[in-house]
Amino acid sequence: MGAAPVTLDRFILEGQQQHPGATGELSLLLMRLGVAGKRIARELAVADIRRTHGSAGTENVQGEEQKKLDVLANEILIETFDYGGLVSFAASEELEEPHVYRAGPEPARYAALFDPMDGSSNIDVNGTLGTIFSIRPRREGSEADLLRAGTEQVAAGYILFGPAVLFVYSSGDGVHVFALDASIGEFLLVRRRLEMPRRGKGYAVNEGRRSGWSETDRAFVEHLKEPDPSSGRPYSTRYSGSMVGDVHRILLEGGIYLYPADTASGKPSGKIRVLYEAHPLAFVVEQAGGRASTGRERVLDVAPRSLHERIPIAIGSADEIALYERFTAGQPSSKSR
Ligand code: AFP
Repeated sequence: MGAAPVTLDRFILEGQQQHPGATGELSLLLMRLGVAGKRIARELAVADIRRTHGSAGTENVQGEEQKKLDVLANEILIETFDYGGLVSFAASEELEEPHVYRAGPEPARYAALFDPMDGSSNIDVNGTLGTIFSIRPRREGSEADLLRAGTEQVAAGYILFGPAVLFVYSSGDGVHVFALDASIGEFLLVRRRLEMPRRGKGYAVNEGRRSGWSETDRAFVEHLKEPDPSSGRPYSTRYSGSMVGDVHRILLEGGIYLYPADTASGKPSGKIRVLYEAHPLAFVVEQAGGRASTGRERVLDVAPRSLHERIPIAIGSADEIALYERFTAGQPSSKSR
């Protein structure tokens, strides 16, 4: 018989034993996220049958249409922490204000943030989707606890709903990947301490929005497309409409995902939300050896002024992000490689 598969719960509990001072709360919280992932995966699998596709007829705080599954995934995640006193409050793309949980005898030590259904335009076409999560320490118990740099995160990750359901997370000790074996209802370890390639051959960006980009962003993407076999160009475009799907590909194959400032669509800071998209994905990518940058600043160093603030982002392999930063700094002599 081969080695026993390592379940997510076992992996987390064994990791906890290496930190003798650990209370076990973060471990429980991560395990609860695994359960939430299975419940959301189940809802997605039967959405066509139960007719839970389509619009909920409502908008989120940013004026974006909410799909029924956006709302459902958000409810599942909120409910996931409704007992056990693990989380004092949770913030989400789908909620204007943080959700505050009933206080237990002791205040919970953590706050959770999530984008329940990343890439919701893919819901109705059975495309790749994700749930992104970020765990931070609770401080005063107010929204101000969240308006801080991404370096404060104690754990972050995502659940990818594709041909397989993957649970990918880091608690600051590398990035670990688990695949759901639905026949036994368990996430099983498939990659421990994932290290991403230092450079890649693909880029992910919505080029339909090019007219609203800066000259620098246009020039950078043009550069990636120029044939120059000696520097590995042209790059190939791979854009799915779900940042989780695109970043996951880049974690495995290398490359760069960009969502730049877009003045033509009224998005001067781009579309990606700092707290529940940029910070958690930057945390994961850095833990795998990659980088995330606004072009001028490390994404994890950015402290937003409001809960739903957006940020321009370039995230991916270290070499491509360095190249992007050289473009942003206007250093033409060192642009090509
Ligand atoms: P939603 O979760 O609101 O669908 O947004 C997804 C997303 O933030 C990111 O996952 C995609 O890469 C990006 O937006 C797609 O936006 P465009 O449609 O403007 O390319």
